[in-house]
Amino acid sequence: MERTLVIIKPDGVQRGLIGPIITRLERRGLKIITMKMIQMDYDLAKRHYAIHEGKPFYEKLLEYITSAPVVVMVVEGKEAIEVVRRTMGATNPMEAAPGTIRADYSLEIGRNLVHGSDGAETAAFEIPLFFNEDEILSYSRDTDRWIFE
Ligand code: DAT
Ligand code: MG
Repeated sequence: MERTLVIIKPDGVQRGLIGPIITRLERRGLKIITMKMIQMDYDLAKRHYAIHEGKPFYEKLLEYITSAPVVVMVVEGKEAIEVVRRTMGATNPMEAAPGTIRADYSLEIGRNLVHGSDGAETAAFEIPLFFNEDEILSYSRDTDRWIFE
C-alpha cells in the first residue's frame, strides 16, 4: 500500500467542491487515513512548494495556497500516488482528460483545485509537513476485499 498527500486547495473549498472531490477519491476505492482543514501559513507553503522556488509563478502560487483554508489528507491504496494523479488530471485543466477532477471542475492552471504528491519521494517529504505519524490512522475496511483482489 502506498500513501500520498492530497490537498483540496482554496478554490476547492471556496467553491463548495470538498464533497465532490473527496467522492471521486473514495469511490475509486482509495482510503482516507487522516484529514483536516487548515489555513496554510507562508512558511509551510514555502516548504511545501520549495521545488518551485524561482519559477515565474512561484509567488502567485504561495499567495493563492495561503489565501484561504484548504483540506489536507493522506490517502492510501495500491499505487495511490499514480492513481490520485490520474484521478486529478493534468496540471493544466485545459489539458486534463475528461472525467478527471481538474477537467470536470476547473479551467486554469492557477486554480486547479487539487494537489497530489507526484512520486514516492515527494509523498515521503510532503506528508510530514502536515501530519505527525500519530495523526495517521491504521484501520481496515470490510470493503477492502471487494476493492483489492
Ligand atoms: P501539480 O500540481 O500537477 O503537481 P506542479 O507541481 O508542476 O503541478 O506545480 C504546482 C502548482 O503550481 C500547480 O498545481 C499549479 C502551479 N503551476 C505549475 N505550473 C504553472 C505555470 N506554468 N503557470 C502557473 N501556475 C503553474
Ligand atoms: Mg506537484
